[in-house]
Amino acid sequence: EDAPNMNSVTKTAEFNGLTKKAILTEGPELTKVHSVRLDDKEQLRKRNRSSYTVHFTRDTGMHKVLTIDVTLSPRNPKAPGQFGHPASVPDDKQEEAKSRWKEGNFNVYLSDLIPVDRAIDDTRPDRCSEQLVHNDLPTTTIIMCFVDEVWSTLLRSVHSVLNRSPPHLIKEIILVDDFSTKEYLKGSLDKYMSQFPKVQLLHLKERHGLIRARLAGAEIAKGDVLTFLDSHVECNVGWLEPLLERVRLNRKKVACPVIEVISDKDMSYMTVDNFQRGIFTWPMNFGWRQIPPEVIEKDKIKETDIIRCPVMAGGLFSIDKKYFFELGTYDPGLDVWGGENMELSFKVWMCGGEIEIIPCSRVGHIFRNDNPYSFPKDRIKTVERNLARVAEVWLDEYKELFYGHGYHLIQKNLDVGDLTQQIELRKKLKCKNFKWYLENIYPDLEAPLVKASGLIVNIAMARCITVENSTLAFETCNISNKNQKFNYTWLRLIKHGDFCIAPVDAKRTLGLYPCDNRNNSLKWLHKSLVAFQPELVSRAFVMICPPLPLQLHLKQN
Ligand code: LR7
Ligand code: MN
Repeated sequence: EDAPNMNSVTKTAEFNGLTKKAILTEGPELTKVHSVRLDDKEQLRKRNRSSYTVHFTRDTGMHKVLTIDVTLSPRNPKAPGQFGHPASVPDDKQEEAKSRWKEGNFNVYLSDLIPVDRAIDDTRPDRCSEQLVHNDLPTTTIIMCFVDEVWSTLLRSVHSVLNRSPPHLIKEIILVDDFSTKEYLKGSLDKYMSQFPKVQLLHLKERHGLIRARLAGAEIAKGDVLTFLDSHVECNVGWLEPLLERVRLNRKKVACPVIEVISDKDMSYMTVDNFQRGIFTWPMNFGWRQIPPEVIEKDKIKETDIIRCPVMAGGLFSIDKKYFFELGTYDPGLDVWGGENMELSFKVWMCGGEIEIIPCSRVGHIFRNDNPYSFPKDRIKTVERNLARVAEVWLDEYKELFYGHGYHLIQKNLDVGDLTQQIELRKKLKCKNFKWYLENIYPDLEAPLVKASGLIVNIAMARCITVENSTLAFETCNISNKNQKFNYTWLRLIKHGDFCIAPVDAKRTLGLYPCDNRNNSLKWLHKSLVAFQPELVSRAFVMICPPLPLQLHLKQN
């Protein structure tokens, strides 16, 4: 009723009186409720109009990623480093640049030289700018923690968020100062940031380490989603919406941007190869692994396709706030730096979530060779202890591979601290086991539970060690004799069931003992590979248990 010109827009339209709502009933894409501007009937009569036109926009509830970027036409296009180009140190400043390097373990001199709001190239794959995201994306709190970060780099990180994110999606930006020692990060930083109402500074009263510093930020965050960033980054055009879109789709998705490279030497912004997954190798070292070209071809993977990752790099990701707390956040027993990315990755996958890299979201990061800040305790020990905590809680029987590859770890008798709460949490969340994770999420990781298994041959006698009534004897080798089968484990035990081979006396006669991963007297050293009787043993291990009259050979699977 009362919509004479409706036919020009669509064939039928029902109006709910003049309540400014129209229901279009034509075609699948036109079934949504639209709000339209209609003048009041009285008004129309007064203005002596008998007809009017209604303009409809089809509302799919989505829009193209907003490419707001005020830096695209920079104030000073000629400034050094502008558009992400490399900057160079003038000849007469070389010494100064060199001496300032250690302030951040990158070219601090150049960072100070280039604009804090420089433009960078839009490095997104084609078609990203065409992608649609929902109008009702959740809001996010940006959490950036830092300790003694370089002034210009920290500012550039914050400006890149402010300049390249839709303002309505940013609830606040929380800068967590992890007890920095530099004066400028106190008064001057507060003053500078006070011009941005959304930026909030939290000065911690003691050093928390990045893990607990992030948690301090998360505690006070008001956004629906937490977005963590390092403090030396540059968010690229359209970086935020694609991350939030994934979380909106499924609150158990943890979304990571593609991490691009800001050169530590010339501060240029460089893109990276597509199709990289976040992975780890033993003993839990993070790395990137390219999806093989034949897989890309076979599965027709596009540059814009989401990449599921066994683990995340750690520094840059969005996670639903409630979900993060349901997962028990990070293990707060992790100190300073390292391992928290493994912990969260295992926890997310094993407890029902997913970790993804979103190719249409790109953020640059300054990769540095060394941490520019001090560790309260020994750096290596801190990281090792963190990783051991993660291994103890999440790796089940596979923790033997972790310790086996970082063999010194088990010998150090690391004190990993109390793990009761973490183990309880895993039970409470009814998480899947690590075997499931390996089989389903990271099947390309080599993770055989035993390092080698087979017969133990005495070459001189051409006989094999055989278990007979819980003692050992030499018998003719027989590959199908179960009593001749032994496993050589990552922790260097030679196992037969629950029993392990070890010398029994000074004459080094061999006997069987109950296995115990921590008992060093049960351990055998794998010295070298020997090719030996191929029909019986395809590859053989020579093991020496301090000088033993026997050479032991184990066939590998
Ligand atoms: O005690 C500390 N307190 C802090 O607030 C130590 C660090 N920090 C801050 C620091 O200022 C920085 O902003 O925490 C942030 C991360 O520290 P970095 O930049 O020294 O770490 P990184 O970039 O070398 O290391 C990666 O692995 C870390 C493991 O704990 C964290 O997860 C980092 O966030 C992570 N960085 C990235 O994922 C970026 C890409 C690197 C890769 C691959
Ligand atoms: Mn970093």
